[in-house]
Amino acid sequence: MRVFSGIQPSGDLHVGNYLGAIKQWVAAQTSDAFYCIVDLHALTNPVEPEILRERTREIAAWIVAAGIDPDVSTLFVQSHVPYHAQLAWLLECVASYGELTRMTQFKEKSALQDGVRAGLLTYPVLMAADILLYDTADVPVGDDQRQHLELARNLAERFNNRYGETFQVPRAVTPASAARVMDLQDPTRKMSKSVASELGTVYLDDRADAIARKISKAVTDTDGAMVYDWDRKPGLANLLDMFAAFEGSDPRTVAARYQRYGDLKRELSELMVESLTPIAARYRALRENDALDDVLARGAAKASVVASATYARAAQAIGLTRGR
Ligand code: AQP
Repeated sequence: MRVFSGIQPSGDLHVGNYLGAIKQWVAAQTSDAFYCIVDLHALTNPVEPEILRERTREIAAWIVAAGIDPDVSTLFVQSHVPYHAQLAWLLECVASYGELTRMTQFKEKSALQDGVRAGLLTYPVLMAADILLYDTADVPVGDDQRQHLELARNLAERFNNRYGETFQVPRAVTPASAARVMDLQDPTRKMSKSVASELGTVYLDDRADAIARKISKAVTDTDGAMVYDWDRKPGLANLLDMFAAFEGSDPRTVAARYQRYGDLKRELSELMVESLTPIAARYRALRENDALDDVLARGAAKASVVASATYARAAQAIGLTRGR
């Protein structure tokens, strides 16, 4: 079963990225899995060139540290495989302006920016190209990506109907718990790498004392009832979801074990520290040597074999001539 997923080098990784995406990637790891650091997507927001390069390497190290074995799965950087941008153009000529302006993330992000980049409008099409290039069946992602996945499915079906069977139609796979980890200080907003919320975000690189402080200050409610209820008690539900995801259980089972918020928070911090500390240690070791550049070069070469074949199929179907 072909699996593809990506992550933007747009900031420091947090537990939302880990539970929503990377932990699932590790579980779905086979020789048929393609994992991508989508650096072209990060250009939709202002970023210094050196910072983008540095973050790309950091994210690669985190992914390997979390358990992706690049000798098993294919790990690569999006811009190293030019077919992503090429296929995106073909798909932009299949997507409509109206459907892109209706994307929730575009509406939310463009409302907060001056001089909105055209790439912010079109990047869901680039994401569709990322996925469709690999004949992907399953895309393990957090819940925030559902709408973009729906667009990828629609574009694949539209292209197939218009130009003949070309693309596999993919589906999103989200985790049972913690598919959308919320900001600890504002549980109505998702935890995000590009929005600064120091106390509301647990970074994978946080030390034990920082994790304990952030969890102990997490916003909950005042009635003290240990009930898993996203509508009435989103702060508590967020903590229970994270607990269940780290532990591999169910949020209601976790709720049944505790009477007091303080005890839940203390044990959740311990569980997080226990899970994240070995990953952070491996990350630091990986950052000390340069082996990852070779790993990424091998990944791009493997990815290009699949991507070039799919691109050639799409180019042929849409009516482009083949250069000699
Ligand atoms: N809060 C989250 N909970 C669960 N999953 C999440 N993901 C992201 N945030 C959460 C999943 O992580 C993968 C990578 O997504 P991304 O690179 O878009 O991450 P981000 O943290 O959302 O990054 P940004 O730059 O800050 O993006 P925006 O501006 O969209 O918030 C995806 O599988 C995503 O679902």
